[in-house]
Amino acid sequence: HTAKTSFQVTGMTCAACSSAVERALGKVKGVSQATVNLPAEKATVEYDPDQVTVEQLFEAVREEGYGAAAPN
Ligand code: 9UX
Repeated sequence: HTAKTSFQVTGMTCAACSSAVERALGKVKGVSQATVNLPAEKATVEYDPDQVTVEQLFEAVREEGYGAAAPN
């Protein structure tokens, strides 16, 4: 099945940053859709929880050079 999660992404300063995060998340196996709202510093991801964990989504963002954390 598909689950949807939203979390905080920090360190983005321009639209190319948010595009890079979207691309990085979209490449993760099990992710079907990833959108990043730059002013809100928020990622929304549709994913298959049998294939990928939220922590792995955070790791993909961090490997791209940005910060990721659960929303406050
Ligand atoms: Mo442009 Mo966003 O170099 O870091 S991609 S500011």
